[in-house]
Amino acid sequence: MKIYNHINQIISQKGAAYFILIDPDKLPIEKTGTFVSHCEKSGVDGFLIGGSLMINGDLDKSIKAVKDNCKLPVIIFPGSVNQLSPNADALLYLSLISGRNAEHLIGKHVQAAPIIKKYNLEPISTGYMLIESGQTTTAEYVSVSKPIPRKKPEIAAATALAGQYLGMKLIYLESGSGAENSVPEEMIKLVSEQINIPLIVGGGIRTPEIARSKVHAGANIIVTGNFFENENNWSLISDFASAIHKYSSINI
Ligand code: 1GP
Repeated sequence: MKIYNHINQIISQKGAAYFILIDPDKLPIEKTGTFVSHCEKSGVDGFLIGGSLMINGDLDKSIKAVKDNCKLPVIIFPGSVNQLSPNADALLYLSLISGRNAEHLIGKHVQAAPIIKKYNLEPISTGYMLIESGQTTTAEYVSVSKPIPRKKPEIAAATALAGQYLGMKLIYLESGSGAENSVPEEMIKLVSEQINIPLIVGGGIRTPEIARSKVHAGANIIVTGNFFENENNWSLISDFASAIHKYSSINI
Protein backbone atom coordinates (compact mmCIF):
# COMPACT_ATOMS: atom_id res chain seq x y z
CA MET A 1 0.00 0.00 0.00
CA LYS A 2 3.06 2.25 0.13
CA ILE A 3 2.68 3.80 -3.33
CA TYR A 4 -1.12 3.85 -3.18
CA ASN A 5 -0.93 5.79 0.08
CA HIS A 6 1.66 8.10 -1.44
CA ILE A 7 -0.67 8.83 -4.38
CA ASN A 8 -3.52 9.63 -1.99
CA GLN A 9 -1.23 11.91 -0.06
CA ILE A 10 -0.28 13.85 -3.21
CA ILE A 11 -3.95 14.24 -4.08
CA SER A 12 -4.80 15.61 -0.67
CA GLN A 13 -1.79 17.93 -0.59
CA LYS A 14 -1.96 19.29 -4.15
CA GLY A 15 -5.63 18.83 -5.01
CA ALA A 16 -4.77 16.46 -7.88
CA ALA A 17 -1.76 14.52 -9.13
CA TYR A 18 0.08 14.64 -12.42
CA PHE A 19 1.60 11.50 -13.93
CA ILE A 20 3.44 11.19 -17.22
CA LEU A 21 3.25 7.97 -19.21
CA ILE A 22 6.54 6.74 -20.63
CA ASP A 23 6.28 4.30 -23.50
CA PRO A 24 9.73 2.68 -23.82
CA ASP A 25 9.01 2.13 -27.51
CA LYS A 26 8.64 5.87 -28.07
CA LEU A 27 11.11 7.49 -25.65
CA PRO A 28 14.68 6.48 -26.56
CA ILE A 29 16.61 5.16 -23.60
CA GLU A 30 19.38 7.75 -24.06
CA LYS A 31 16.85 10.56 -23.58
CA THR A 32 15.01 9.02 -20.63
CA GLY A 33 17.32 10.36 -17.90
CA THR A 34 17.19 13.96 -19.13
CA PHE A 35 13.45 13.76 -19.63
CA VAL A 36 12.61 12.45 -16.17
CA SER A 37 14.87 14.83 -14.30
CA HIS A 38 13.27 17.69 -16.24
CA CYS A 39 9.84 16.31 -15.28
CA GLU A 40 10.81 16.13 -11.61
CA LYS A 41 11.97 19.77 -11.64
CA SER A 42 8.76 20.77 -13.45
CA GLY A 43 6.43 19.42 -10.76
CA VAL A 44 5.42 16.00 -12.14
CA ASP A 45 4.36 13.58 -9.38
CA GLY A 46 5.32 10.24 -10.92
CA PHE A 47 5.54 8.05 -13.98
CA LEU A 48 3.46 5.33 -15.51
CA ILE A 49 5.52 3.11 -17.76
CA GLY A 50 4.38 0.62 -20.38
CA GLY A 51 2.74 0.42 -23.77
CA SER A 52 0.13 -1.48 -25.75
CA LEU A 53 2.95 -3.07 -27.74
CA MET A 54 6.60 -3.32 -26.78
CA ILE A 55 8.57 -3.71 -29.98
CA ASN A 56 11.96 -2.03 -29.62
CA GLY A 57 11.70 -0.73 -26.06
CA ASP A 58 13.20 -2.42 -23.01
CA LEU A 59 11.01 -1.99 -19.93
CA ASP A 60 13.71 -2.92 -17.40
CA LYS A 61 16.27 -0.55 -18.87
CA SER A 62 13.75 2.30 -19.07
CA ILE A 63 12.71 1.84 -15.44
CA LYS A 64 16.35 1.79 -14.40
CA ALA A 65 17.02 5.00 -16.35
CA VAL A 66 14.09 6.66 -14.55
CA LYS A 67 15.17 5.45 -11.12
CA ASP A 68 18.78 6.53 -11.70
CA ASN A 69 17.77 10.07 -12.61
CA CYS A 70 14.93 11.03 -10.28
CA LYS A 71 13.19 10.14 -7.05
CA LEU A 72 9.63 9.98 -8.40
CA PRO A 73 7.62 6.76 -8.19
CA VAL A 74 7.54 4.48 -11.24
CA ILE A 75 4.36 2.50 -11.73
CA ILE A 76 4.01 -0.11 -14.44
CA PHE A 77 1.03 0.41 -16.73
CA PRO A 78 1.17 -2.96 -18.42
CA GLY A 79 0.12 -3.58 -21.99
CA SER A 80 0.71 -7.30 -21.49
CA VAL A 81 1.85 -9.91 -18.94
CA ASN A 82 5.39 -9.54 -20.31
CA GLN A 83 5.56 -5.99 -18.98
CA LEU A 84 6.52 -6.75 -15.38
CA SER A 85 9.75 -5.76 -13.66
CA PRO A 86 11.07 -6.09 -10.11
CA ASN A 87 12.62 -2.62 -10.46
CA ALA A 88 9.34 -0.66 -10.51
CA ASP A 89 7.67 0.68 -7.36
CA ALA A 90 4.19 -0.59 -8.14
CA LEU A 91 1.92 -1.87 -10.88
CA LEU A 92 -1.54 -0.84 -12.01
CA TYR A 93 -3.28 -4.22 -11.80
CA LEU A 94 -5.74 -3.38 -14.56
CA SER A 95 -9.11 -5.02 -15.00
CA LEU A 96 -10.75 -3.87 -18.20
CA ILE A 97 -14.18 -3.39 -16.66
CA SER A 98 -15.62 -1.47 -19.64
CA GLY A 99 -15.28 -4.65 -21.73
CA ARG A 100 -16.57 -8.17 -21.49
CA ASN A 101 -13.42 -9.96 -22.51
CA ALA A 102 -12.71 -12.45 -19.70
CA GLU A 103 -8.99 -12.52 -20.53
CA HIS A 104 -8.71 -8.87 -19.53
CA LEU A 105 -11.07 -9.16 -16.59
CA ILE A 106 -9.30 -12.07 -14.85
CA GLY A 107 -7.30 -14.22 -17.31
CA LYS A 108 -4.10 -12.15 -17.57
CA HIS A 109 -4.23 -11.50 -13.83
CA VAL A 110 -3.92 -15.20 -13.05
CA GLN A 111 -0.82 -15.41 -15.26
CA ALA A 112 0.69 -12.29 -13.71
CA ALA A 113 -0.08 -12.91 -10.00
CA PRO A 114 2.78 -15.35 -9.20
CA ILE A 115 5.28 -13.08 -10.98
CA ILE A 116 4.04 -10.01 -9.10
CA LYS A 117 4.52 -11.91 -5.84
CA LYS A 118 7.99 -13.09 -6.82
CA TYR A 119 9.01 -9.54 -7.77
CA ASN A 120 7.48 -8.12 -4.58
CA LEU A 121 5.66 -5.48 -6.65
CA GLU A 122 2.80 -3.52 -5.13
CA PRO A 123 -0.30 -4.29 -7.23
CA ILE A 124 -2.82 -1.43 -7.27
CA SER A 125 -6.14 -2.88 -8.33
CA THR A 126 -7.51 -0.56 -11.04
CA GLY A 127 -10.85 -0.55 -12.84
CA TYR A 128 -9.73 0.36 -16.36
CA MET A 129 -12.41 1.80 -18.63
CA LEU A 130 -12.01 2.57 -22.32
CA ILE A 131 -14.09 5.53 -23.44
CA GLU A 132 -15.04 6.05 -27.08
CA SER A 133 -12.81 8.75 -28.56
CA GLY A 134 -13.73 9.12 -32.21
CA GLN A 135 -11.45 6.41 -33.60
CA THR A 136 -10.41 2.84 -32.85
CA THR A 137 -7.56 3.05 -30.34
CA THR A 138 -4.71 0.55 -29.98
CA ALA A 139 -5.97 -0.45 -26.51
CA GLU A 140 -9.42 -1.16 -27.93
CA TYR A 141 -8.10 -3.15 -30.87
CA VAL A 142 -5.60 -5.15 -28.84
CA SER A 143 -8.05 -5.92 -26.03
CA VAL A 144 -10.87 -6.87 -28.42
CA SER A 145 -13.36 -4.97 -26.31
CA LYS A 146 -15.83 -2.19 -26.93
CA PRO A 147 -15.36 1.21 -25.31
CA ILE A 148 -18.17 2.93 -23.41
CA PRO A 149 -20.00 5.38 -25.72
CA ARG A 150 -18.86 8.94 -24.90
CA LYS A 151 -22.44 10.16 -24.72
CA LYS A 152 -23.41 7.56 -22.10
CA PRO A 153 -21.93 8.93 -18.86
CA GLU A 154 -24.45 6.96 -16.80
CA ILE A 155 -22.98 3.67 -18.08
CA ALA A 156 -19.51 4.90 -17.11
CA ALA A 157 -20.74 5.93 -13.65
CA ALA A 158 -22.42 2.57 -12.97
CA THR A 159 -19.37 0.68 -14.25
CA ALA A 160 -16.99 2.69 -12.06
CA LEU A 161 -19.20 2.14 -9.02
CA ALA A 162 -19.27 -1.60 -9.72
CA GLY A 163 -15.45 -1.49 -9.85
CA GLN A 164 -15.33 0.21 -6.48
CA TYR A 165 -17.77 -2.30 -4.99
CA LEU A 166 -15.55 -5.10 -6.29
CA GLY A 167 -12.74 -3.64 -4.20
CA MET A 168 -10.76 -1.75 -6.83
CA LYS A 169 -8.53 1.03 -5.52
CA LEU A 170 -8.50 3.32 -8.56
CA ILE A 171 -10.74 3.98 -11.55
CA TYR A 172 -9.07 4.92 -14.83
CA LEU A 173 -11.07 6.59 -17.61
CA GLU A 174 -9.04 6.15 -20.79
CA SER A 175 -9.77 7.57 -24.20
CA GLY A 176 -6.55 6.07 -25.61
CA SER A 177 -3.11 7.40 -26.34
CA GLY A 178 -3.22 10.14 -28.97
CA ALA A 179 -7.03 10.17 -28.90
CA GLU A 180 -8.80 12.75 -31.03
CA ASN A 181 -11.21 13.46 -28.17
CA SER A 182 -10.38 13.23 -24.49
CA VAL A 183 -12.84 11.90 -21.89
CA PRO A 184 -15.81 14.32 -21.71
CA GLU A 185 -16.10 16.50 -18.60
CA GLU A 186 -19.73 15.51 -18.16
CA MET A 187 -18.68 11.87 -17.83
CA ILE A 188 -15.83 12.69 -15.42
CA LYS A 189 -18.26 14.67 -13.27
CA LEU A 190 -20.85 11.92 -13.07
CA VAL A 191 -18.28 9.20 -12.37
CA SER A 192 -16.50 11.25 -9.69
CA GLU A 193 -19.80 11.95 -7.95
CA GLN A 194 -20.51 8.22 -7.72
CA ILE A 195 -17.21 6.88 -6.41
CA ASN A 196 -14.96 7.67 -3.49
CA ILE A 197 -11.71 6.19 -4.76
CA PRO A 198 -9.27 8.25 -6.87
CA LEU A 199 -10.20 8.81 -10.49
CA ILE A 200 -7.50 8.84 -13.20
CA VAL A 201 -8.20 10.45 -16.56
CA GLY A 202 -5.95 10.08 -19.61
CA GLY A 203 -5.82 10.09 -23.38
CA GLY A 204 -5.72 13.02 -25.81
CA ILE A 205 -4.95 15.71 -23.19
CA ARG A 206 -2.75 18.18 -25.08
CA THR A 207 -3.07 21.52 -23.27
CA PRO A 208 -2.81 22.64 -19.63
CA GLU A 209 -6.28 24.21 -19.95
CA ILE A 210 -7.83 20.89 -20.96
CA ALA A 211 -5.97 19.15 -18.13
CA ARG A 212 -7.32 21.68 -15.66
CA SER A 213 -10.89 21.32 -16.92
CA LYS A 214 -10.67 17.55 -16.27
CA VAL A 215 -9.54 18.26 -12.70
CA HIS A 216 -12.37 20.74 -12.24
CA ALA A 217 -14.81 18.13 -13.48
CA GLY A 218 -13.59 15.69 -10.79
CA ALA A 219 -10.41 13.93 -11.99
CA ASN A 220 -7.89 13.27 -9.19
CA ILE A 221 -5.00 12.17 -11.38
CA ILE A 222 -4.19 13.34 -14.91
CA VAL A 223 -2.00 11.31 -17.25
CA THR A 224 -0.37 12.61 -20.40
CA GLY A 225 1.89 10.64 -22.73
CA ASN A 226 2.01 11.35 -26.42
CA PHE A 227 2.37 15.13 -26.21
CA PHE A 228 5.81 14.97 -24.59
CA GLU A 229 7.18 12.47 -27.06
CA ASN A 230 8.00 15.66 -28.98
CA GLU A 231 10.96 17.24 -27.24
CA ASN A 232 9.87 20.73 -28.34
CA ASN A 233 6.95 20.43 -25.91
CA TRP A 234 9.04 19.65 -22.83
CA SER A 235 9.08 23.30 -21.77
CA LEU A 236 5.31 23.07 -21.21
CA ILE A 237 5.49 20.32 -18.58
CA SER A 238 5.56 22.82 -15.71
CA ASP A 239 2.45 24.55 -17.14
CA PHE A 240 0.61 21.23 -17.10
CA ALA A 241 1.74 20.56 -13.52
CA SER A 242 0.58 23.97 -12.27
CA ALA A 243 -2.72 23.64 -14.10
CA ILE A 244 -3.38 20.22 -12.57
CA HIS A 245 -2.29 21.01 -9.01
CA LYS A 246 -5.45 22.74 -7.82
CA TYR A 247 -3.73 24.16 -4.77
CA SER A 248 -0.77 25.56 -6.69
CA SER A 249 -0.22 29.30 -6.50
CA ILE A 250 -0.08 29.72 -10.29
CA ASN A 251 -3.50 29.94 -11.83
CA ILE A 252 -4.10 29.78 -15.54
C1 1GP B 1 -2.79 7.55 -20.69
O1 1GP B 1 -3.14 6.77 -22.80
C2 1GP B 1 -2.98 7.90 -22.04
O2 1GP B 1 -4.04 7.26 -20.19
C3 1GP B 1 -1.94 8.79 -22.59
O3 1GP B 1 -2.61 9.43 -23.59
O4 1GP B 1 -0.68 9.75 -25.03
O5 1GP B 1 -2.87 10.83 -25.54
O6 1GP B 1 -1.50 11.63 -23.63
P1 1GP B 1 -1.87 10.48 -24.49
